[in-house]
Amino acid sequence: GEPSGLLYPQQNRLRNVMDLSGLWEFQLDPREEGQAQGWFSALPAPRQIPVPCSWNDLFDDAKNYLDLAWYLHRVWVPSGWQGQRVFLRVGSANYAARVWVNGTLVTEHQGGHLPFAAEVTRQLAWDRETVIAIAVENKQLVERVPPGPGPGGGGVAGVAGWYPATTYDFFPYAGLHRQVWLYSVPAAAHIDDITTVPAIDGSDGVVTVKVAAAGGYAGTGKVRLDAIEADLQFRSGVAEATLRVPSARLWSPQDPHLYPLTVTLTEGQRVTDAYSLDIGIRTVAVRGDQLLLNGQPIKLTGFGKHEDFPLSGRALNLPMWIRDYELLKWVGANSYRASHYPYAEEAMQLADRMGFLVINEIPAVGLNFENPEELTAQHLAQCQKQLRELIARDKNHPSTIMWCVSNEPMSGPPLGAAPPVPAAVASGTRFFRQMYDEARRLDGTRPVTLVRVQGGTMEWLGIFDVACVNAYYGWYTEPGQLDLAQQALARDLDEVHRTWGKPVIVTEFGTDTLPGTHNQPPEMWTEEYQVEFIRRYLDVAARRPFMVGMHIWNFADFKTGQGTMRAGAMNHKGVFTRDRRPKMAAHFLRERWAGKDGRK
Ligand code: BDP
Repeated sequence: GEPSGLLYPQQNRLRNVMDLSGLWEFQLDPREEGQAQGWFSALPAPRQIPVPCSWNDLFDDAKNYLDLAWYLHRVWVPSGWQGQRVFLRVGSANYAARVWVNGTLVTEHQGGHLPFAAEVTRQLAWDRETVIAIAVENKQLVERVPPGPGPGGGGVAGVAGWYPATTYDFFPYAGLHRQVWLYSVPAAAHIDDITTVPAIDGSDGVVTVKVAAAGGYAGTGKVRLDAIEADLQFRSGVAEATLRVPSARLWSPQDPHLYPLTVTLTEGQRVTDAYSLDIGIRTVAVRGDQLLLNGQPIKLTGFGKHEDFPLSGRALNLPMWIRDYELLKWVGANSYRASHYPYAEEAMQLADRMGFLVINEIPAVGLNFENPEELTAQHLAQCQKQLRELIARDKNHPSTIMWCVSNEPMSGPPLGAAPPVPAAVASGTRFFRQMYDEARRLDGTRPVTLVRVQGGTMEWLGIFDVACVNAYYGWYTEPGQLDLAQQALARDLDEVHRTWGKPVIVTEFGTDTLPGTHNQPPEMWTEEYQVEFIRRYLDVAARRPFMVGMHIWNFADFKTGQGTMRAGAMNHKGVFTRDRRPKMAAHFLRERWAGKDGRK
């Protein structure tokens, strides 16, 4: 069924939230003996760990450890919550988690980066502490998404054979990466889900609000948007209303205006549950080879990113997010791609508020279609589940303008090294048709895309609304030869456009750049080369009206596994260093994108 309970936890008069962030007990379980020995009640030899945080940068013996580990926390549930339904919500457990409350297994979840919740009303204690235990592992298994390496795994990094072995080019950080919460909702009936769909009619905004209330609720409610109110009449737990906002202030990067929306359940005059969120009134559409925001063509300037920072790893890091958004503004970016997995909910809330456009991506990186059908079917089930969870979580964010269902799926070797394998192409085509249909079924309002590896399958781009391509001409191919690179890029983009007539985005292009390394004339790995490479790419795009976006790889240097291609176990394609200092390219982009030449 559809996931439920993914509304961001909210404290108000009728609901309660308890954020369990802080120090937890932690223990590795390499022999996987913990469950049989009852570690869910007490850990035999725990050490302390912060939640949220990846475990890898904290403990030397856990650096490359991806097997099972236990987290345990004791908490008093406030007695004032008695009589309410209480849920435990895990923001992101990377990758697979099992959760116990007072010795009872209450839920399991696979796939990091997305929240899951379970009701724990019957398991928690009111007269003593409640023990919460979460066992997490991040094994790189071939049947998972992203798939592990080995037969059936793909990906550029898989081919390069790094340690720890992954099919993707970022460090496989593990652990509880976002907050763990307890929250309570009214017992009689509560708002379980809200879906808002904005439209524009002349100068008016028209917002359709669909509300799901738990337990087949058949009562009444209200929805208020700014000063406009409508009644809700629930049938089998569902109600819908349409609100018209005269002369609406449309959401855009220039004016990211948010309207407050509140949904209530009512019994006569009495409010029995309430939930509020801020929404933006804006539309996204594809017309011909243009991408439209509020009916006007828009061009994306920005980056592919990562959630990556020293010590905290892949975990929620609010200082990083605030600084990154400051730097995105500083450099003149209006957008980014959440490569290669969904980012923190707070990052999406900030993007709404600050007016960033986000290509929102599921963790489907490293897929390879030279696979037995069974394995592909397992991957499809995983990808569809991740898509359902992502859309359930992020559907109300105006900042999310597009869903991306995969990064660099492969049907043979990358970079055009060999022709695609026909059976793999056909298998991928069936797979991506189903992914596209599922995305449109869940959300008919946003374009859907897929990111092609350089030299990868052209056919798959035809399935989607926008064609996204990654390009490393001048780096992995045509090394050091930017004239040739520029020609190859132009040929590639023109061919994609000629074949499909769709808007095209280069979702990745970049060069590894060691900060402080210089040469004239520009040479690979120098700051000059990064600037020159980016300049050439932007020039090629500027002459092509169908190019609707240029996202540099990457916003900042980020941690990878160890291997011959990654100096210091980092990908150095950042325009900023890992600690967010600008390389020369950052100044160049600020001049080009923000029109600031540094002298002003
Ligand atoms: C692409 C991947 C990205 C890598 C990048 C690179 O999509 O994750 O980090 O290339 O090699 O293949 O830098």
